[in-house]
Amino acid sequence: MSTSSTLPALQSPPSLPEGTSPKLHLYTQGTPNGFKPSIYLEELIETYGAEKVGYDFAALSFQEADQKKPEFLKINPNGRIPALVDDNFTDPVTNAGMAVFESASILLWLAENYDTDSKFWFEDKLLRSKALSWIFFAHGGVGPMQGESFELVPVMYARGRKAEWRWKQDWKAVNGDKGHGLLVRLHSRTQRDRQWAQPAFSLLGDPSSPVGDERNIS
Ligand SMILES: N[C@@H](CCC(=O)N[C@@H](CS)C(=O)NCC(=O)O)C(=O)O
Repeated sequence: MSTSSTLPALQSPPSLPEGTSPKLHLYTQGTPNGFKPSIYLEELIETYGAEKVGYDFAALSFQEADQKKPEFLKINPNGRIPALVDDNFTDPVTNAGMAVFESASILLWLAENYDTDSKFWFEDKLLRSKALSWIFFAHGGVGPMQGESFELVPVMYARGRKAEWRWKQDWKAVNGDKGHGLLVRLHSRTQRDRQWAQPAFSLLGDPSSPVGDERNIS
């Protein structure tokens, strides 16, 4: 049985010295969300050196739907780039390298674990909260609106679909059509493994309780 990856091979960026085996593996593409961790990784390399923060990357192909392949869904169950696997840590769920997804979450992971002198981060909790406000704003306010306005809505219109179709599709992916969405899966994980899931459970609220009105979604 072949164990070779169906995802594109990991490549070295120019910042990685030859012969180095990086522990950080970025799954990405040249999009605004994809650029975020790449830029931060390069800044960290400039500051701390490639021995500490060296990474390689796989450029996933949307045309090949790499981001929806089962192998990638193990890294990001939401099937989108960017995602990071950090072999310096063991993932408490999969026992493989630590998998981190969502661009802002990757930035925070890198800040917490690799910006050891807080060059890009704040020890002071008031300043940290200020930074977090802007990171959450960029993540929840800028990225999605930019994507919808410039990319998705024009594409939907060109295909003769109402823009709201796209929102409904996304909601189905998250909440589930017949109970298979990510929120429902998160809930069953919390049942299986309360130890890791409990904090996420408290932050997100109880995913088993209704968080939206599915009746209008067709
Ligand atoms: N909130 C996510 C958004 C991720 C996202 O939408 N990624 C896009 C590219 S920028 C993607 O993978 N699109 C392919 C798809 O949706 O299948 C993040 O910030 O990481």
